[in-house]
Amino acid sequence: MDLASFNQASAAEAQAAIAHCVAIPAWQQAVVAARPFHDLAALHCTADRLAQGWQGAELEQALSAHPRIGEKAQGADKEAALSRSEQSAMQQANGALQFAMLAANQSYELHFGRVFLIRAKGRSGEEMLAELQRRLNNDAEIEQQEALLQLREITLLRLKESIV
Ligand code: 2AL
Repeated sequence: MDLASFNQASAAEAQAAIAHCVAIPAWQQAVVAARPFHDLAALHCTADRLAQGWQGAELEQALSAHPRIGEKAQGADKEAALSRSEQSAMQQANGALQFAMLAANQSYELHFGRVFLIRAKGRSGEEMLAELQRRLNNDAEIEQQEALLQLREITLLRLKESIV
């Protein structure tokens, strides 16, 4: 959808156009309520500012839409398609790397009680595995901040593809 259409759409249509960016309805509604946007930079700036307040509850809410790294998203919906394209580096990863990622994901989930989240676009499988192993050493509070930063990056990237 282009920015002019996003500005003019009904609230429901505008929310539907950005719903797959992140599964946090309060953020979707706040972005829609902040229309109209003068330009894309203003949209991105506001969208990111509205994501700055996210905490643990929002992280839990959002994770439902982010399959594990290396686990191919199922389904034909827009979110699954985005996730597959973001994680395309993992589809090409060799068996050893895929296995190491599976094992590291399990360690992470045992340790932190939620799925490991990282902005996958622009990162190789090796880079994501190294990040996972580094972040396993974080304490819980620092790790939550790192995961929230990754969530904001994924959300902004998806927004930039959704509203043009
Ligand atoms: C994902 C995903 O689906 N896309 C992305 O950038 N990261 N998942 C994840 N667990 O980090």
